[in-house]
Amino acid sequence: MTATRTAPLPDIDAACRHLDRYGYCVFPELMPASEADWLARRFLQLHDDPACRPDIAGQRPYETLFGLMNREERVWPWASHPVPVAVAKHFLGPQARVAEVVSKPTWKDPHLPINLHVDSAHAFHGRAPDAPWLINTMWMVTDFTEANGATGIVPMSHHTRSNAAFDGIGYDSPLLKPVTGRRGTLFMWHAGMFHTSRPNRTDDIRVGLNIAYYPPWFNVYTEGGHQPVWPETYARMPQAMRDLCRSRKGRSRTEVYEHP
Ligand SMILES: O=C(O)CCC(=O)C(=O)O
Repeated sequence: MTATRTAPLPDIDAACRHLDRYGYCVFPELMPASEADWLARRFLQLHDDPACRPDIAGQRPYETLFGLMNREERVWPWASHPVPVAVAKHFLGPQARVAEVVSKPTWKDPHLPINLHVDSAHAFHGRAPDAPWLINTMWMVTDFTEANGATGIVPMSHHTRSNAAFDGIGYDSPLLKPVTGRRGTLFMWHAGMFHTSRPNRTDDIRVGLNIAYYPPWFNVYTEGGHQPVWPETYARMPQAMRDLCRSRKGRSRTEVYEHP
């Protein structure tokens, strides 16, 4: 019998301390490159598929395709991967849930406007809460480089507890840090940290797999594009994935959202 070698788990506590302080953490090359390549190709096929059009927000050079849990089951192992789930539960508690899984390609266009924002904070009155309300993730399924549109972040800006976008700086600001990595790298952030998509100046398409973890107390109705997990999708999911999106099961948004 041959012994199987498993990669050691990264230092989750150190990553959580980093995220708490700086607003983000990075796990280099956690996903095999071959899987990242497969997912990048598959997402680009879906972005070209007319059947997916109703679930696509934005337009090229920057699109978001919602509802990926229903459209491609190979995203499930990454949404329920022990590393992001451990980080999410550290900040959001044991009932943390996956509210949405989306793909985000960036095509070449040096003129993409800056969009420095915080996530899911617009419904808070005054300042955002002290407790994190969303831990967001980006699996880099292509390399993320400074030139091809790696996400830009303002480290430590989550401490401002802002609930609104910020237009005070441009792409050339030294405060804006591009988060770069080889494909397969996982980047996680506190939703209150200012961040933006950045322009792709290369001929290659940058592709990210973005998975959002929320605590049970947060009303995800505020996010207009999020899609439910269809009952037939849910029926095929492994238990670990079901546990993370139990409250999302339904055919339409109206079935699963907590209306205000
Ligand atoms: O695609 C990116 O680099 C930015 C993602 C982003 O802004 C978001 O998920 O809120």
